[in-house]
Amino acid sequence: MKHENHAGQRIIIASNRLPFTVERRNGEIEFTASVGGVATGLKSLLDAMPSFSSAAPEYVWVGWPGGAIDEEQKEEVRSRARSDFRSHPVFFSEEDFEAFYQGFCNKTIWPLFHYFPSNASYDDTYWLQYKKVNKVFKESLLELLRQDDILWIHDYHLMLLPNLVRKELPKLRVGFFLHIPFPHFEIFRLLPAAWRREILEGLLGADLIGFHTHDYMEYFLRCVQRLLGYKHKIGQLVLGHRMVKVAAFPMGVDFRKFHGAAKSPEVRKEREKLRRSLSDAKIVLSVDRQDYSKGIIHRLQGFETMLEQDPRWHGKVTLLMVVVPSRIGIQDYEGMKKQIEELVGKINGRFGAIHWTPIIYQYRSVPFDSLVALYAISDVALVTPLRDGMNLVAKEYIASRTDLTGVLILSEMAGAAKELAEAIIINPNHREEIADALKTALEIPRKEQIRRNRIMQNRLRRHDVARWATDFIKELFAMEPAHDKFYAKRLNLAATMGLVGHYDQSTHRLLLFDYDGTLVPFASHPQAAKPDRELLSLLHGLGADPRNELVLLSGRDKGTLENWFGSLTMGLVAEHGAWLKERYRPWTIIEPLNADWKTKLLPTLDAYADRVPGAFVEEKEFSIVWHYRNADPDRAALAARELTDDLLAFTATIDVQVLQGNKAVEVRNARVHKGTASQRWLSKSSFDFILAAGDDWTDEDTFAILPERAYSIRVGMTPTQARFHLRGPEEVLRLLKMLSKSHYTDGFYDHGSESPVHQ
Ligand code: GDG
Repeated sequence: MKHENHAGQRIIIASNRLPFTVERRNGEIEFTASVGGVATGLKSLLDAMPSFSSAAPEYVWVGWPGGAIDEEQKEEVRSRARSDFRSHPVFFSEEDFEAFYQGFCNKTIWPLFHYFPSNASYDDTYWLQYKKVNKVFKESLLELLRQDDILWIHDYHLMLLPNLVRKELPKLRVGFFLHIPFPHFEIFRLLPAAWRREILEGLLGADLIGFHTHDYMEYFLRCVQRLLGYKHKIGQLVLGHRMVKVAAFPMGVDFRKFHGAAKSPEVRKEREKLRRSLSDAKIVLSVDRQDYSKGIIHRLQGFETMLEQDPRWHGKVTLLMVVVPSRIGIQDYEGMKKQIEELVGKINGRFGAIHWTPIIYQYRSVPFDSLVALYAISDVALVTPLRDGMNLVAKEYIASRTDLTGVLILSEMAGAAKELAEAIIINPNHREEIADALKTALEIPRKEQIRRNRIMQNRLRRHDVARWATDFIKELFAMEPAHDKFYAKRLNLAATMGLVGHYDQSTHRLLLFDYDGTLVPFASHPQAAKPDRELLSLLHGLGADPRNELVLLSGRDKGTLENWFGSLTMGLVAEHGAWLKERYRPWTIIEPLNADWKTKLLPTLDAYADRVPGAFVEEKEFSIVWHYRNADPDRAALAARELTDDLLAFTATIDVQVLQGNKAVEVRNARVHKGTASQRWLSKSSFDFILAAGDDWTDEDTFAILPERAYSIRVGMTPTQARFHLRGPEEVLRLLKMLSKSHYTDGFYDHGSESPVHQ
């Protein structure tokens, strides 16, 4: 791979917040470290950078430094951010940032992506602000970016940024990682049409898009297919001239840091202090930012149910609940804080005794050593978010258990549950399940605790945060060669001269042409794309040459092909290869085919045609096509995706294929394709010149079976297996004219253009 040496390479990290916050105290500027999953994770990564490769890449972190900063203080912040934190601040007025962060980020995306649609608001001013802030980020990045940098953008605040940057720096390598869940299509589609489209397009500006789990990745890919129509192949999407890779990169924690800290004298001191104040009760720990997605209320209810059901534990177990203030100011959060406090009071009042407080609640952030001490003294960690992209607390708890004891209860709604299967996995919505899990956890034998934690620790040690970041960056580097080899070359002047020269000298030629989109442009109705006299005479000339074997390979029905080309000296292939006609011979079927499935599927296609004005169904002997060229493009494109989806479900168990053609959805027999048909001709003789041209992906089957020396041409600028590209049917016709003349003149070329066939 090409990434082994990053000397001189810069990684630019863009995230909403910098790893520190700037505040003004008594006129002085103070920098304090930020708390939170993204900040914590990225900070560990950057600390680990020197061991990341032999020549560690440079990095710069771009983001908002927090707080309102006066104009005259900006330069000072800029310079300290650069020297002390390798950061580049993006400044906003506090109002702008509030409207962005508390608006679209936290009132639209956060609730929706965490499956709280009823908390989401769809406010145009929020959306406009989100666009504006993403643009400001773009501008700031452009001040800094060089073509050979790698840009790694983080999280839901900056989903439009990849595409904004891509438009300015098309060759820059851009990665994007989403730290929160990506929701199912049914949730994502709740966003207004223009927004959801722009968000997907925004993300697709990246070369590599990473998620914590395979589920999120699949949900994203499905949204891309349903809303934009791009299909993927094992997570790879082809978008015009680019390729985008979508993959899962589960984020780890800085294992060594937590494991090491748990043994440190500072943490030992903290532990002793805590132990003294907590009597002999077993400790159940709960740590989160204050957020409705974390399921704090449900957790308290679960604990309450456990105390209700099992009085044996009264006086013998304490829930230590740390809630870290965050995103204060939003109504939901204020209400939630009150609710938590009331519930804690209620449970303590109901079950507490002079010598025992069931819940010790703390509403503030704790220093790192105290956090690790909490992990280290707790017998059980109760991590029950209702939704969580990953959840690092669960992993940090396991990493801090140096004697391998302790039990983790983990919500199946957290991304971390995919990796920590040895934990007690529960559904956080059900208080009985939480209560049962607590009872089990408190009684798991020590030996079993050690067995489970050993497995989890080994996994977490290997897949730590540095590995997460390294895997992502390596993947981003590795994409480059794929990019290069992906695109066929334009059939330029030199290549055309070579092709025509070779044609002139050869005596046994095979010429394979697709029809629609290759020899003629698409027309509003299939029957309107009739060949004109010029094309017919060209084909006649080429077919009549005894050195040529000319074949037209089409998806059309055999009646139409016969009608239009039956009198010419050429081979014909109808319905993508179901029917063949060698020259001077009658039509034959390629192999016995079954078309019973048509009667089952026709009603579905008809129903979609009824729903979309302008769409219609074409029935052929062994295939059916739903055409939508004349329909309203947005409406029809959406219907085409839904139809494809429905058909895919219907046809899973039968031997037919559903194809997205050019403004058409086609269902046909799976074993029949142009490749099989082309093979018939190819094996007839040994040709000394082979030319094949086609415009859509059904022609890729032909290109795939051709020998390397063949001239394969994909019409339209799409990635292809073909060796060459031409722009459209006009260019193919020019090439045909050159061949049929069998000699060429300088006058034929347009020297201003790269291609000789483009006048
Ligand atoms: C987002 C996603 C995803 C917490 N309290 C204190 C403190 N913390 C640290 C923890 C942990 C981090 O904050 C919290 O991380 P989480 O993963 O649990 O949650 P989010 O903040 O919601 O993070 C989440 C994450 O991004 C990474 O992709 O896992 O799903 O929502 O590291 O240790 N640290 C200190 N004192 C505290 O009181 N020092």
